Amino acid sequence: MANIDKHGQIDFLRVTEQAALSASKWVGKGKKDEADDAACQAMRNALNSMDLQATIVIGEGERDEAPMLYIGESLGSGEGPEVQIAVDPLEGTNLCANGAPNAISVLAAAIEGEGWLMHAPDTYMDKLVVGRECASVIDITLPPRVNVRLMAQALGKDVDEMIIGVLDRPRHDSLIAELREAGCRVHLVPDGDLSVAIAALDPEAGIDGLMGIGGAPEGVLTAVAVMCTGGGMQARLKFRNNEEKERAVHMMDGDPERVLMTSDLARGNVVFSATGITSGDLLKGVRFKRGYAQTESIVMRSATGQIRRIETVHQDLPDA
Ligand code: VTB
Repeated sequence: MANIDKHGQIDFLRVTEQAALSASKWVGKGKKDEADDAACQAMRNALNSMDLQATIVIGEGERDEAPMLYIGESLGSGEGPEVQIAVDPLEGTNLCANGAPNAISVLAAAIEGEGWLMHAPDTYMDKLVVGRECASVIDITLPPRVNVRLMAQALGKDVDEMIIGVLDRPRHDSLIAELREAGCRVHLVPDGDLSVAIAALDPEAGIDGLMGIGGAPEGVLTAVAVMCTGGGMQARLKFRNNEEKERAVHMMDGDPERVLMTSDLARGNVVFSATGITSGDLLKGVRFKRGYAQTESIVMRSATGQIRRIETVHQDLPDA
């Protein structure tokens, strides 16, 4: 186990770096599926080269609909520690295809018996994510205008100095109007609420929180970063139909519509790694130079609360 604890996070860094490098060849080419495949293949190869008995708990979907990194897939050499892995090899497929900001590659891992990741159903999730200073004041059951006021108080600023990230979707029209009405500034993003949520955990990033409905699986990845940074997160699953709700009832204990706290989404000894594909709120993207490429990543570990930003020079580039 020790190797996952201390050095394993660096191996997981290699996994998101390889996925980002492979996806970056597809930036701006208008081909989101090709970009996603490249990221998945690279991530899968990198995980298979590690001494792990890894099981994907959050991935590209069910076995029959995803050729690789499907839920339940076993990866790694079969030697070494058992780990649960949650992946989003290319978060923001459209962003990558359009060369737009905030495409990233992400992985979270929990050591079997020491950590745990929720096996989230592939549905929507209403999320409220904030940094450490606001962690104890938020309550997702209160109106957004109240949360933003409580957050501003905790941060010692005025509401009109706050910036809240929100996915630009018609379902968020009233949320956006309410935040603006309260005086808050809204950072609208076309896709990629995971990048924005993690940026909200970083006091340097200039984003005070994330609100609104995005993917539930990405919510679990977000929760791992929240745990590692000491931030705050509250969430609620949102179902598009009864079938989705029924599925969730079978996958989780208790009321599937209850408020989920960070510890309902991830617990214990967990690690997180994300690498930028296109530059955005959280990370710089992959930059190609003469004969080499440079990546920026963020790597975190709950056991120590260490957060590392790592710039890597890659002189041995993967084949396109
Ligand atoms: C996307 C994506 C997000 O959720 O919006 C998706 O950009 C779900 O929303 O980053 P839509 O179905 O409206 O596109 C995320 O993938 C993750 O939360």
